[in-house]
Amino acid sequence: MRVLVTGGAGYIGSHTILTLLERGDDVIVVDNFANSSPVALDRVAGIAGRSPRLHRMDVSDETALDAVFAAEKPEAVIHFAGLKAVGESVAEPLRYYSENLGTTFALLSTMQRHDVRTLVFSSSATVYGDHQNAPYREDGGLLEASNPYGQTKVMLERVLTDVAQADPRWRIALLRYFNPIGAHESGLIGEDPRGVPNNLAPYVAQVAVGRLPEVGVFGDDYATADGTGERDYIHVVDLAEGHVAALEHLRTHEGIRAWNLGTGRATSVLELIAAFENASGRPIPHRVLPRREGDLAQAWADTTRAEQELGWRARRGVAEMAEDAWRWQSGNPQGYDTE
Ligand code: GDU
Repeated sequence: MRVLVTGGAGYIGSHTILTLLERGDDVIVVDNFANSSPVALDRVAGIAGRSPRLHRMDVSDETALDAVFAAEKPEAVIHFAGLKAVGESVAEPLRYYSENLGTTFALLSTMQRHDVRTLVFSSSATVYGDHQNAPYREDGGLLEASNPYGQTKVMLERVLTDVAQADPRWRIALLRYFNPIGAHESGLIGEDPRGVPNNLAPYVAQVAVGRLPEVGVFGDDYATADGTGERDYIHVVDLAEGHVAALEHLRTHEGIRAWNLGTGRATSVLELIAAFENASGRPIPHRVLPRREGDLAQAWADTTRAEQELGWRARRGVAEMAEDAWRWQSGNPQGYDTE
């Protein structure tokens, strides 16, 4: 299949294009490297033995996008590009709404003009907000996220639903990611956040490698087994394979549908730190801090729908996620900047 991937150089994007290249797909990447590195694409090409074709540009540049569609004639699109930092979205809501909605509008209009109506969209478990209890099911009713970043995903799910409703030729997968961590087993590609990481796994990995002094544990008085927050961490390669399963499903199904991509298992902050201690063979200093505003005690997926309809399930456990993340972090202490 000829697949155009926006944000293909990013963390989830790079692992997904690798999976596509390895199964023989023709991959076209559109990326402006706002939060990623071109080195990731070189590494992917090295592993796969073939390269994606790159168009370095903003997805919101509809004229340029039009030219790319005319030249490349993609059959399907996977749309990863977008801003994704929760705290930043609270501080700069306008930027988040304008960027995440604007790029997607430009993409959808261009797809429509070129008769490309197969789309896999990066959504997030954040669409479940804080008024539902884990495990989250896709049919749980009204979606309402608790921050502007999450709201852009809720709104875009709405937009895509209306677009599919208006023209039954669309085939759209809304993939609601839980907490992707880990890295490709080669240790050559992985998560490389700019600045101090917001998320737990890259933070722990950077403490383990000595880039940061200690992990702050955001609260140990939640109503969970050990008092720390519980999340559904999913290996990024399992997540990448979930995208392929969705693309395959869309070959034979019109319309729009949402699927959770998680493992269905919850891991606490302290358990995740312990997994990285095992993987790295190093003690990881950590200290309990107050709760982070807006955090949930628990979030994990009901994975029944993806298992039944996509024939996909996450296969890799937390130990493997920590081992693979550690191979990446220890081999690339400064991320892609080391080159
Ligand atoms: N945590 C810490 N210390 C840290 C960072 C996180 O203790 O330095 C804890 C959090 O309190 C939480 C868990 O670790 O219990 C996971 O936190 P992350 O920030 O890694 O992940 P979240 O589940 O909070 O965030 C995820 C996505 C976001 C957004 C969000 C919606 O990463 O993009 O979708 O869910 O709630």
